[in-house]
Amino acid sequence: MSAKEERIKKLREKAERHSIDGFFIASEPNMCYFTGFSTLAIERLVSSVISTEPVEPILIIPKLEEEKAKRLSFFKDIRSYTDAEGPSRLVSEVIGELNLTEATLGVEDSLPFKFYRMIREAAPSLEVREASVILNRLRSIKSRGEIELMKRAADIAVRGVRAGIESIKIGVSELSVAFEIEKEMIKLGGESIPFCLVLSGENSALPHGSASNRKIGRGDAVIIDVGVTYKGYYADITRTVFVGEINERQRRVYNVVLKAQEGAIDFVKPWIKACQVDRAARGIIEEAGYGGFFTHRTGHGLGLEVHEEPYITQTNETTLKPGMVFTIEPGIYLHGSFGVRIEDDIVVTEDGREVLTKMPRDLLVV
Ligand SMILES: [Mn+2]
Repeated sequence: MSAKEERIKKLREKAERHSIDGFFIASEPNMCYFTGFSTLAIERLVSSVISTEPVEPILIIPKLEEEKAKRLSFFKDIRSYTDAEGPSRLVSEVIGELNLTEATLGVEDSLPFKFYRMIREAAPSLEVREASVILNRLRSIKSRGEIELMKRAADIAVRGVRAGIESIKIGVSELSVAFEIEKEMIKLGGESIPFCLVLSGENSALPHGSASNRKIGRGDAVIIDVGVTYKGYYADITRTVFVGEINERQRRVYNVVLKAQEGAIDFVKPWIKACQVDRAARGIIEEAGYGGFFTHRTGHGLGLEVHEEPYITQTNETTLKPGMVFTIEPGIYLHGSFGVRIEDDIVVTEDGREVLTKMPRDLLVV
């Protein structure tokens, strides 16, 4: 059985346990994972309908995507609609053919309302149920092949950050450092770069600020946070460096974040809960008196999406299992002054964890 057939088989098994008779999948990451095909859909419907019965699942796509879908999808039954007619006739035809008109259909929480309405109109007695949890849980356990791709992505991200750090000089702008990072990552086969943050001085105190024309100065903290994909899979890494000199407060804050991050990484192993990993990091930051300045969760799952299950929060009771991949990225942000964040990507192994983003975290003054 191929990896792809395995995914559909597991999906059907899960569906049975949740009394779901079929799925209507329309999000890009789930299309990619379960059908092998995904595309830039924008407002057009790109979807698949998968019955839990052992019948061939069906792809519903715009006409212009037909050739690409034939090449990429491992679904054999591909139906296309033209822009002139729209997808509603096909949606109703497919739901009927797969015997789902009176069934319970699982959909994603991200399903656009217009497509939800289309399904309702196609089969008014159909029960539509939100089933993202089922799809997300399946995706959260990565296969060996997926982890290999994520290692490649991680390596590209590490080398990008390294190129960025090498380009930091007093008087250079944040954007030009970001450009060096992106250039390096694209050269190495990075495909999509959804964000490349270079935040210096006061900007580093904004967890999700954006790179600007601000010139980097002596004594600045510089946070570099990049996301990049390889064959659809994400890496996400953050390093914080200091420019020219470092003061005592910066050194102290850096060391607290480092201790929190490494403490949480060492804590990761199968069968502990996501919230315990958050606690491991947060506890160290609170103890040092900076609890109020760590304003976000400790991390997030990573895969075909840059934020996915499992989220490493104070309240997530999800049990960690081998094959789960997530970030550990505590930070401390002192508004008006500076911030520090250190982030790595971690995979849970049979007996512990492996760090995918292999890059030193020692305090660095450039
Ligand atoms: Mn992140």
